[in-house]
Amino acid sequence: MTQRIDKGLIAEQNAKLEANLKEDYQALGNKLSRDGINIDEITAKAEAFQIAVPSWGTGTGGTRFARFPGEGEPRNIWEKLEDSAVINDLSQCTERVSPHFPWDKVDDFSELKQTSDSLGLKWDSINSNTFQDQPGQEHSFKYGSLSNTSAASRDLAIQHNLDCIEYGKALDSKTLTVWVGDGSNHPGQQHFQHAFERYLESMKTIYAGLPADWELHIEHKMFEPAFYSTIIQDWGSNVLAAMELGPQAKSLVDLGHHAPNVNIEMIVSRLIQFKKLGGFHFNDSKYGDDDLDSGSLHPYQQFLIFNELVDAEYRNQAEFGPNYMLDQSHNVTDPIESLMNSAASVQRSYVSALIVDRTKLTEYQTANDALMCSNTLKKAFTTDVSPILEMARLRKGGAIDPIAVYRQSGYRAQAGAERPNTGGNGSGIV
Ligand code: PSV
Ligand code: MN
Repeated sequence: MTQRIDKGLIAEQNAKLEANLKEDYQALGNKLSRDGINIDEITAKAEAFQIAVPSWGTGTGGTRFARFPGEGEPRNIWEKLEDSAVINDLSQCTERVSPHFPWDKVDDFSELKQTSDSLGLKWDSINSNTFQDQPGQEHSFKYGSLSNTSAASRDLAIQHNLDCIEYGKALDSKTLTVWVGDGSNHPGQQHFQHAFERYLESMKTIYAGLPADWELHIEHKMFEPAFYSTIIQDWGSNVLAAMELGPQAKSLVDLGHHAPNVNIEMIVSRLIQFKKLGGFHFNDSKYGDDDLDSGSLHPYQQFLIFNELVDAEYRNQAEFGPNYMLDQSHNVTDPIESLMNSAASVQRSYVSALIVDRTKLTEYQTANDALMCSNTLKKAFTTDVSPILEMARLRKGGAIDPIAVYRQSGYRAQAGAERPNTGGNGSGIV
């Protein structure tokens, strides 16, 4: 097993930065206290923040055109877990891993559970995969899975999702996430209503197989692999399906799965209001489902989403507790570095949203003072909360500067030596 990051190295690197951090933390604490905010209360919330890592994100991604395998990329779920443990050791906010089946091949789930326990990791939502055929598959998903016109293909897709629930039980997960690529590429190819009816019938069978304390998360996406219509195209179809299925079914918002310029934070608010917000796949995008690193392009949008989430948290909104997860593709960076960076970026949006002056915001909203509403949000967004994030990591035994310690550790070079390149990571092109 590839050696993980030495605790001594983390301590040694932290020691070099700690005095400056304490000064910066004190200065930020003074600034926040002038607005009646106790910095330690915010830091405690930052310490409690968790965002899951997608197992497939630890491998190098690619595009329809090519994939350039990275050095020492994980070849199986065991190695993906090792990399996930490194991310969590340094970041201290990613203790959950979200697996994808059958990309993650597992013969013995109890052995996998023991391994994750020993690494201090837990399992997040189980992702099913009916968007491609597996070798030797009898009934194809070429023309869809849960909505296929062929009952045999639909049954296969249903059974796979029921199997995923069993895998999840063995791993102590509580959620199944279903994203299907079903749709059409030509106008007229598909009868919209009949296809959606078939999808709902299939989903009802899966829903019936859910344990009482589980949730079923439905993920929508505007296009790809179907380029004319997709069965769960948008949050409207998504929430309609979730409402049809029942209270355990909720909608999952992947940031990249909307048309450009769509107001995602408003969608989030609507889902919160109707108790239908299941979770998130965080990433960033410029053109479509680009799967860029979270917060790398639109940090203000990410902050505005957290503004809604924190608002719900402070209002003690009923049945509110979405799963946070990253879902991004790393083509040119070290996936471990990107995932650490992105986890911290999402955590930063959460912390920034925590320091919004909500009393003032409500006053300005009531007075229709649009400019001051905007300025109130901007004030929180432009406050550099780095010392809070760094202190949260330090207090939990993580690294003040995760990327620097990771680079110092030589982990990637060692993984390269121990994991001869097989040309694939078992996850297709993501
Ligand atoms: C689809 O584009 C998606 O966002 C779904 O979450 C899949 O499970 C994942 O990407 C696969 O890469
Ligand atoms: Mn996704």
